[in-house]
Amino acid sequence: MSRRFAPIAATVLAATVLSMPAAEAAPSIVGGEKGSLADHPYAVYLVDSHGTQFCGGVIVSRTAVATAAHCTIDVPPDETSVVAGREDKRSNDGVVLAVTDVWRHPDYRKPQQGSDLAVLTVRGQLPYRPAALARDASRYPAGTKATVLGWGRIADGGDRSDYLRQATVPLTDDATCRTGYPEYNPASMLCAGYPSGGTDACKGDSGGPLVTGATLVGIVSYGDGCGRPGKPGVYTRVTSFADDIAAHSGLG
Ligand code: 4AZ
Repeated sequence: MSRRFAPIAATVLAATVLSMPAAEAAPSIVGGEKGSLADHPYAVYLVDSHGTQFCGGVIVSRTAVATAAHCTIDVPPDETSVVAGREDKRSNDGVVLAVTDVWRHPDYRKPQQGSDLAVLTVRGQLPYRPAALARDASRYPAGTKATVLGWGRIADGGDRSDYLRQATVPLTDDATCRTGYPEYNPASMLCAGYPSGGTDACKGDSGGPLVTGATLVGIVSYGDGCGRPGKPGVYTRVTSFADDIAAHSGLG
């Protein structure tokens, strides 16, 4: 039976391959590529009591994960777990640790008002290398290439990814960010993305890391859609909150 269909399958496969642009990376995060925990071991995701992924996060110490404050609102902390060391949601790799404590930034109201930051304390230890915290803002000028990671939607309004994805996006200057978002506050927020869009974080990536090297510069916060021209991704600016993150991560 299956032999009868083989020529059809081969034809479909050939047609599919021929219709793909050269060097096409499957759409990701949005417009990125498959991510690697070997390169970014601090990238984690958050699951609810059903095991459903709903946000990203980033390991900042052996016992703490930074995420977006808005990721701590809908799912109560006692129903939230951190999944670390697992690139593929369908695998059993890595560890799943319960959240025992949440520090949410006291100024947080909604993402568009900034301070979209929380630190989760986990039960037990995270056996993966934490990200370093960016502290010196002068080291991250506009145009710096950064990497955003997550298991969120692979297209505006599309499905979430089963596999870790990553994308390279340049940090945006304040004027560009304000053009896209009149509420932009550079004291608390950071934008990243290309003027023409196409590459971005998306729904479900919230709380996840934006890094340069292994240094955390941003936490995925919000945006107007995903990958739209003139609408870069908005991130929590880590240089503004490094002391807060450290203080609530057992880093002193
Ligand atoms: C969200 O809804 C979301 N394009 C996160 C990031 C971005 C948009 C939406 C950035 O969680």
